[in-house]
Amino acid sequence: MNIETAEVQEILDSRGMPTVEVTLGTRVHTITASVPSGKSTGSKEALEKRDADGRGVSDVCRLLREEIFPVLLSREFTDQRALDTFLIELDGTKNKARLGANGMLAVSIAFAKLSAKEAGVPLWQHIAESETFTPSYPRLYMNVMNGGAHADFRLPFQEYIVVVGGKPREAYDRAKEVFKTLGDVIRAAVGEVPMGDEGGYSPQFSMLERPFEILNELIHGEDEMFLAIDAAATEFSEQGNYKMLGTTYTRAELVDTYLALIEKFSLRSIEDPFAEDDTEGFSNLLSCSPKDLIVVGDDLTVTNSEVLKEMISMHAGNALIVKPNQIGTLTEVYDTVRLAHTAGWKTIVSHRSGETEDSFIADLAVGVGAYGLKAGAPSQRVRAVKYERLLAIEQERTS
Ligand code: 2PG
Ligand code: MG
Repeated sequence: MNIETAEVQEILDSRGMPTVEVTLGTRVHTITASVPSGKSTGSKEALEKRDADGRGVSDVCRLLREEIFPVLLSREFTDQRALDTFLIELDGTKNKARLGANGMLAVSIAFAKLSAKEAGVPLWQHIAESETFTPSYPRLYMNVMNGGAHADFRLPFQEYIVVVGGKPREAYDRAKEVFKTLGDVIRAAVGEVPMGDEGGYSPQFSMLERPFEILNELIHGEDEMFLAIDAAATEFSEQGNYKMLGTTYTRAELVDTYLALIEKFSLRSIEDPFAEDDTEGFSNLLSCSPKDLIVVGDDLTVTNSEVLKEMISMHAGNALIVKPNQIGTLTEVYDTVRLAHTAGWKTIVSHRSGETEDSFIADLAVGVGAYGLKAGAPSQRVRAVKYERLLAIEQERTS
């Protein structure tokens, strides 16, 4: 593939923070790719490079223009792995600290999109075929109530999620219906409430169980629907204990709290139930819980195959969140997904709390055959475009 044009520009994400958008072109096609940004980040994530003010990305843009683009325009890369290997070697650090995982990922995704265009196949199909994954539709993990660091801790857990299986169109309609009814229920109970970073409702309740009671009522008796949370527990851990709603929990007490919630409500999937360094909490929960509980690592695993390998050997979970910007290149994402699937772990492809209108993760989720796609609430365009891309993929696959 002959890349003839390469440009970068600064755009704003859904929180108004600058991020990078890369445009690549061949003689025939031009595509763009942009990257999101997290707030509750794992300490082992690849580095998101910012200027000295902690906000800007002008340094990242400069490095792209001076070091990466000239090579893209002059050298031909045979495939994604060749490009990503070049990026990793040019960066030369363990965590992408020199060039920045944000700039590198924008190029990596742009290259994948352009390759698909040149091959004349949909992006999800290009991913599946070039990496030999079996494509499938992910379950929708729609985050409908926001708490934790995404909503000033108005609720103790970061995300209260409705999971819906089935074909995308039907699943999306059902999830949107739950989200709409939830709004009516919350307004009737406590009036208008703020929205969190991912577009979900952020009421303030003093009882841990209240959000579960409300959501359970809404999905009660429905097929292929259950509840999930992202506790994002690193955010409320304090010296080996956990603090929620003014109460301190030991690790063992928090395990019991989760088990009680699972017992009482249709809660089947728990992400980051313990802090990222509390592997014992994760493995304790997994060993005590019913077989069908999905224990998901995010800060724990950071889409990094080396970290994941260790967590697999420690039985610290049975699923992981896949966020491309936690690692910085697509080849590394694919390697992590392959390792997970080989070990029998489920994968849930995910957005970040600061998002752009790039819908790449929908193609990624279908292409690798992920169990789930976590993309927030459709009240924000940056979230809705991911679900809408999934609907477009459904059309592509049936026509
Ligand atoms: C998470 C994410 C996305 P952030 O913790 O899973 O929902 O949040 O992007 O802030 O890390
Ligand atoms: Mg998370």
